[in-house]
Amino acid sequence: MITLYNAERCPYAARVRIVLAEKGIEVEVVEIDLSDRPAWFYDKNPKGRVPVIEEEGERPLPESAVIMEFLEERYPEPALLPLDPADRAAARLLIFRDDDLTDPYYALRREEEGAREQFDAALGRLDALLGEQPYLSGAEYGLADVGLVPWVLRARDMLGVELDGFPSLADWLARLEQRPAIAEEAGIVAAL
Ligand SMILES: N[C@@H](CCC(=O)N[C@@H](CS)C(=O)NCC(=O)O)C(=O)O
Repeated sequence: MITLYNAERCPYAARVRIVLAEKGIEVEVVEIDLSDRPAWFYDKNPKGRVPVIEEEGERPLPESAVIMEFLEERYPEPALLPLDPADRAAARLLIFRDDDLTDPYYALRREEEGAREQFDAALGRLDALLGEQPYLSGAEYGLADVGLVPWVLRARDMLGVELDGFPSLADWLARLEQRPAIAEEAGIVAAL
């Protein structure tokens, strides 16, 4: 049994929720109030951040990108990384450089000047990539899609960003939302 220390509003935790759901992993969810964190939570992650997962008898594991990779190795089916090493590296690079999307997203949330243009440019880069391949992970859905979709969903549903100008991205999101794991996350975002 795995425990997930979670915050529904957290897009990093969303990555982990989605991977757990895609792989059908049974999980106990402990919601952490980030505005009033329990002192014991710092024993799970000295940085005090969610997400953290904990397998019974194992040390707690923070950092969403590391957790996604761990879950992929621990529960290989269904695979969420491509087989080809170059494709795997390309998927990992998108996650490693997630701040290409998240920095403009948070700037937009803070209503900084020029943020809208920067966020649109980030969406434009993803749209161009999705014009060449059906998923950010390559030919198949996978971790790069899971790694970035939480911010795209939140931008659309919480910040009112229109995706009409990004047809390949809008089509990708529509396909992703047909997956129960992503639809569930969209439901969480709608209720925030
Ligand atoms: N690099 C971390 C970032 C996690 C993160 O920033 N979580 C936020 C919530 S979305 C958090 O716990 N913030 C509380 C804090 O920074 O004190 C990851 O990928 O897991």
